[in-house]
Amino acid sequence: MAIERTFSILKPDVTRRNLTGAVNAMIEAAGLCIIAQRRILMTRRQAETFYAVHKERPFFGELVESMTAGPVVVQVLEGADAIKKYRDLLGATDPAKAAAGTIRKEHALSVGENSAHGSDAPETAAIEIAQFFSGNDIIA
Ligand code: FUP
Repeated sequence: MAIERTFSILKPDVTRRNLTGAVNAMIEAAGLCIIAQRRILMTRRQAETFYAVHKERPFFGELVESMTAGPVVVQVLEGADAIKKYRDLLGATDPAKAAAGTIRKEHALSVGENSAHGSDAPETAAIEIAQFFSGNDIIA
């Protein structure tokens, strides 16, 4: 399996409840390495750019509001098959449908406060990583 990098965001519902370490422990236990990490307050413009693919969706305004409501932790994760591995660890977008042992089953509150984001493909991973990190920030 190829070694890949994926982009992760621990969302405001995680930082607000002091769960950054608990989620990071799940990430590391799954065999993913956190090779870059920064706690930031996302600006409205950053959130709108990040979720531009959802611009026309009815939940776009709420999504931008929730991503800018408090600190987030942006991360680059690396490991074998990292993109799929992290999506599997996240679980379904709706935590009510997420499998046992996933981050969203264990910690998420709702679809709108679903604890974490993970890239869905190599192309989006590269774009998302580049929005928040430069090469010198990533120490593999
Ligand atoms: P995911 O890939 O699992 O993060 O889910 P999506 O890319 O489909 O959705 C991105 C974010 O939009 C979700 F994390 C939460 C938000 N969302 C809603 O608020 N309502 C919806 O019906 C779908 C998504």
